[in-house]
Amino acid sequence: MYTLYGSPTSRAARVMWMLEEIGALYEVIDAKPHCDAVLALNPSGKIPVLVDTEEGEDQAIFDSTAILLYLAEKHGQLTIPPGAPGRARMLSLVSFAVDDIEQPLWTMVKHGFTLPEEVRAPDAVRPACHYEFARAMQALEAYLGDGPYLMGDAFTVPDIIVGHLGGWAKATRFPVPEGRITDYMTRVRSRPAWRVVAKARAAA
Ligand SMILES: N[C@@H](CCC(=O)N[C@@H](CS)C(=O)NCC(=O)O)C(=O)O
Repeated sequence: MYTLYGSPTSRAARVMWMLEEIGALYEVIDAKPHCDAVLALNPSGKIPVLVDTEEGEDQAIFDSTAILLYLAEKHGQLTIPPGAPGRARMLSLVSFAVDDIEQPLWTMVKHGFTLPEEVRAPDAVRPACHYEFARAMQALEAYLGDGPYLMGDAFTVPDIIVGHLGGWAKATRFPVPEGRITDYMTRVRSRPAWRVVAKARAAA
């Protein structure tokens, strides 16, 4: 049994997506960052945090990427196992998703409304964020090749991260190139597991 702390409208959505894909039992506690329950599990106050109570004693895991990789390995799904061909490429794609795609989007979001007002500088950071995101889209197109997923026929952890970020790009109006990438976003975001999460997000 898993307990997920974090709103479905936050990065907790990635973890919900994963839990739905693997068919795990879980409950979501719609906890806000820095609330007492989150601080008790993760001193940074950030969400999501996943508590795994299936291992004899509670184990709290923080950071959405770490949680996704933990679940993938524990359940032997949506991953390429250590030592198998393609494992290194999958890990490279996870880093690419977070460093190259998430970072410019998140920087823009932070300067839009999450940083303290006195340190926000949205107009100053916007050109660099758009430049970096456009470069990341070029690379994404190359990594995708003929797809259908980043690891070819296998839907894996980096597809969850990139698919989730497709929603961020749309919400923040960062242009996503038409064709291979928009088709990919539609493909991954049409999966039944994401549809369950999208419904929970709409209700949150
Ligand atoms: N790298 C972390 C980032 C976590 C993060 O920044 N979460 C946001 C909500 S989606 C948050 O808790 N923000 C509060 C803060 O920055 O203090 C992850 O992927 O989980």
